[in-house]
Amino acid sequence: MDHLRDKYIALIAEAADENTLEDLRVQAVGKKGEISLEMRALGKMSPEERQVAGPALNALKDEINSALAAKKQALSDAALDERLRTEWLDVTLPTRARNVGTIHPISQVWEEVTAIFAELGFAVAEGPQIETDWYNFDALNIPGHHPARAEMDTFYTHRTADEDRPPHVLRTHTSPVQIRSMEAQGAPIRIICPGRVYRADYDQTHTPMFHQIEGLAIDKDISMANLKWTLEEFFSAYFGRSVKTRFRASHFPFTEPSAEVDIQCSFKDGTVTVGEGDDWLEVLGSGMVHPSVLSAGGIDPNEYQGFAFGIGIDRIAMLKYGIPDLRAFFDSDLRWLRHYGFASLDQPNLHAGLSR
Ligand code: 2NL
Repeated sequence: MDHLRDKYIALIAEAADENTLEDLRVQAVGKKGEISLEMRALGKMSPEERQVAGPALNALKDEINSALAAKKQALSDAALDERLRTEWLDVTLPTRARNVGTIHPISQVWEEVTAIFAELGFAVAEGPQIETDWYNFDALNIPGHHPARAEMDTFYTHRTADEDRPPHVLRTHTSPVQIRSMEAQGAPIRIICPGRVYRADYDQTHTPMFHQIEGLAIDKDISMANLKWTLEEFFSAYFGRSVKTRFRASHFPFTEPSAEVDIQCSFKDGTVTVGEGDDWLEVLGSGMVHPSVLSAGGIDPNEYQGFAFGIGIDRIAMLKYGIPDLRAFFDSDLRWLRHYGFASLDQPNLHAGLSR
């Protein structure tokens, strides 16, 4: 028994892993293990011998089981210590730099303008960028022979010689969305239509794709006075200070009367500041919706009237944020985007900087 004890206690102490330990357990105290065989031999002993050998064998078995359990615990503690030593993290290290994108100034201004008009009770309407010539021109009182069609530098879709359907156009303004909204909703109606528009024009101040917001308010007694108040309210909220407007008689096929609208500004040392000074800057076109346009939208011009206007988003973005070159808007230059872009959490709303 002493021999067995010494042998197994030594082997258990040397065991390097749990598998070895398990083999030792089977060898010593398993069903056919050495100690179990010894215990089976108890039957052949005299009662006196058995009284001594029985408890001693049991004690040995307990001792070996305890040694196995203790060693098993020690191995698992050692394994845990090793993991803790090798798998640690320094949670105080700074995080890896991430490439965070920015919100394009046009998107920002689009949201700002939408937030201001939402506050004034205008819903947002959107529509297709590829239009029929009816929605883009005829419905807006611009017939086929009208010079405005040629002036608009329209992009037409391709048609082969044997196709007799008229070509579609890339919308030259967002007015078609307003025609579609009038058709769908009828009067009264109060909407703005922000979106991309297209004209075949490219120079210092024109890009073939640009952004526009048109507005439309139709009801039984809407006048130019409502238009002027709405626009002054809008520009004051947008530029964050009181802004005067000046209406100049103009002409558009879709409005009568029509007015071009200037905002008050100063030109000092080559910089434009809106809302002060004695100079004027033209920023939008507007007027009372032409009766033919109301009819085209399915609204009775004898019962309803209203105003409409169109603003260039890109233009008023340059003015507010001091961006000198229009074409840089669409260059996708990362340095430009980081400089002029907005943080994604910088959401424009009337409670975060925009005011009325
Ligand atoms: C400009 C001129 C304007 C409109 C757009 C409009 C839309 C409908 C009916 C009548 Cl459905 N008018 N839109 C009216 C006047 C001017 O835009 O030069 N914008 C930068």
